[in-house]
Parts: sequence; C-alpha cells; structure tokens
Amino acid sequence: MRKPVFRGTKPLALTGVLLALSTILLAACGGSPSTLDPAGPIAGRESNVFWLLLIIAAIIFVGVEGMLIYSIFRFRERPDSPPAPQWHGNLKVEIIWTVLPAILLGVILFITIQGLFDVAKEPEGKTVEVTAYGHQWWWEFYYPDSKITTADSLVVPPNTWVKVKLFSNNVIHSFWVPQLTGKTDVVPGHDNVRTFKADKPGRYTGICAEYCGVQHANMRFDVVVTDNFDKFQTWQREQQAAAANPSSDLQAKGKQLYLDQCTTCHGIVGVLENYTGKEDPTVQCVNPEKQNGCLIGPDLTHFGSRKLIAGGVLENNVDQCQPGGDLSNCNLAKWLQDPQKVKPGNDMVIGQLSKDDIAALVAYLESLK
Ligand code: HEC
Ligand SMILES: [Cu+2]
Repeated sequence: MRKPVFRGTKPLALTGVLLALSTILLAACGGSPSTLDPAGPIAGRESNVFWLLLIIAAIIFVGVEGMLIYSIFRFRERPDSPPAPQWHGNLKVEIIWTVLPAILLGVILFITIQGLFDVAKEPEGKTVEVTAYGHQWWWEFYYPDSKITTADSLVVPPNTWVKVKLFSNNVIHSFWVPQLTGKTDVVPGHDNVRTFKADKPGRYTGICAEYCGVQHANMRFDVVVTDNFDKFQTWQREQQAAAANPSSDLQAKGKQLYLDQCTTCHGIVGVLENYTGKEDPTVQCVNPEKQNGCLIGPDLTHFGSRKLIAGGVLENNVDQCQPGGDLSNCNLAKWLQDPQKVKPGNDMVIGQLSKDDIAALVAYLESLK
C-alpha cells in the first residue's frame, strides 16, 4: 500500500501555526528603525549587500524548489508506473553540485569583503569627531574638538562624516544606528572606530546591540541630525556654556537639592565645583582609582535640551513638566520618584524624595536648556 505524504489534518494545522507565527514576526517590523530604510552612505552600502545576497539566494531558492516540486509531480509513482531505474554515483552531477556552490560562495565572499572595505574607509573631507562612551546602561558622548560632554543624544550635522571613537571601561557594548551604520563592538581596552554620514536632517534611533546586563534593552540613544552645519555649530556653542542660573525660587531650591544630593554622580558645569565637563573620558576614566571628572551618571548641564531620559527608558516630555503644573504625566518626575522602579538595577540609587523636592528638581533640571 502507498503511504500518504501527509496524514490527517496535520498539514492544515501546521500551516495555521506557521501563518500565526509569521504574523507575529512581521508585526514586530512596523515602526522600528530599519536597516532596510538607510539614511546615509554606510547603511546604504550595507543594505545593498543585503539585497544583492537576497536576490542571489532567492534565485537559487526558486530554482531548486521549482525543480524539486516539478520532480515530485512529474515523476511521482502512478499505479501503472514501472519500477524506477536503480543507479548510484554520477560524476557529472557531483561535479556540478560541488563546483557551482563553490563559485557562488566565492561571489558572495567577494561582495561581502568589498562591502567590508567600503564601510571601513577613512572618511574624506570635513569630519566631526565624537567619543561614544558605553556605560551600564546609557551612552555618553564627548566631542574632543569643542570639549562638550552630553548623554543620550548624539548631535551631528548633515552630509558630514562623523567619526565615532567607541570607548568602554566596563563591559562590551555595541554601537548600532540601523538607519545610519551597522553594529560595532565597544570593547574595553580596544578602541574601535565607526564612521557614518547622514544624508538628511532628522532623528534616528541608536541601540546597544550587545547584551551588557539586565537593562541592556534600555540603552538607546538618539542621533539628532541638525538642519545644517551652522545649526550644529550653534548647538555646540550652547552646549559649551555653563548651566543657566535659576530664574525662580523653585528652580533655586532645585539647584540646592542637586548640590546636596546628586553631586556624587552627576556633574553640572558652573554649579559643581571643579567640574568642567571638558575632560576626555578616554583619558580620565581608564583608571578606576583616578576617576577625577569621571562621574557615574550623565552630565546634566543641558539636560532640559535632551529628548531622552536614562537610555531612552522614558522620553523627556518637557510639556508635561511645567513648573507649578500637574506633574503626574511628567516623565522626569516619574524618574526621580523611583528610578529603580522605572529601570530596575540601574546605578541611580537614591533616597525617597518628597513631592515638593521633585517639583523643585524638575523645575530646575528642565530649565537647563
Ligand atoms: C549613585 C549615583 C547617582 C545619584 C546619587 C543620582 N543619580 Fe541620577 N543617575 C545616575 C545614573 C547612573 C543615571 C543613568 C542611569 C541609566 O540610564 O542606566 C542617572 C540618570 C539621571 C537622570 C537622567 C539623565 C539623562 O540624561 O538620561 C537624571 C535627570 C538624574 N539622574 C537626576 C538625578 C538627581 C536630580 C539626583 C539627586 C536627587 C540624582 N540623579 C542622583 C546616578 C545617580
Ligand atoms: Cu550596552
């Protein structure tokens, strides 16, 4: 008796399960930053490699599966068919299926290596240098030319090469901006460099792509591409300035609270004594005993101008944080209320702040544009 290829209703059930799974998978694609939507030459080069390989793979897949399906139907056993010819070993076929894949893999290797060299090229012309410092679990950005320290937002000009020196003194992180550049490991003691260029202004999501501890998934950052180079320079000048002075009693109270409770971990230029924010972390932060100017938390000098809080675990929604207003939807207030609840395991361990103290700190920190 002939055995059926499938038995019972299994194929139907299997198809159903596969369909359901693929729906879940595809649903995850909506809205996330995609490598298939490149916004600069490096990411563009990388996605070209992807498409080329996909097309080659698709042609092979359709060819092989087509022949398979054709054979299954064309040469299937029929009630009156004679026994199939019995033979084994065919030199011609074996040579073909050894040589063809070898050539194909050679082509794929060539395309890949060419892509690798292209994305590693030294940039030409004007270049902005930045050091990206991977902390557990947030990114600090230091601009050696203008001596600025900031966090969460990597601000760069459009159509300009950006050379990012990747630094860590803790664990291995990975710097990844899907729409601008592929992943590059951030290894302690081994300073990798990643270059990229953004074609147009905008805000692009950056991600840490190496598991670096419990809050690894909340180690995001923004790449903010300014409208033009002048705007970038204006931004640099603003960031070089010391923190704004309090302009209300509430803000002044917030400043005092900062001085009393937050200075062990956070620097504010012009407020914290001996803190300039100008120190190069790759020099300052390599020796754990000499952490002069190498603070454990983000620089807050211009916190109010940033869009993210603590590695993007929250948005800095300034409009909900107006002084004197209702702070129940203010994310900064949520953070200060209980940072361990918002981002369990992070290094900001503080005592409980009162509602009034939080209101004062929110008023002060959001005023630091
Ligand atoms: C023991 C060290 C420590 C103390 C004390 C501390 N913080 Fe933090 N703070 C951190 C760390 C570390 C982060 C980043 C956490 C992360 O993203 O994983 C942080 C993040 C923040 C952020 C978000 C900054 C950004 O750019 O993402 C704000 C705002 C902040 N702290 C305010 C305060 C205030 C106000 C105080 C004082 C009441 C304070 N912190 C006390 C360590 C500290
Ligand atoms: Cu990380």
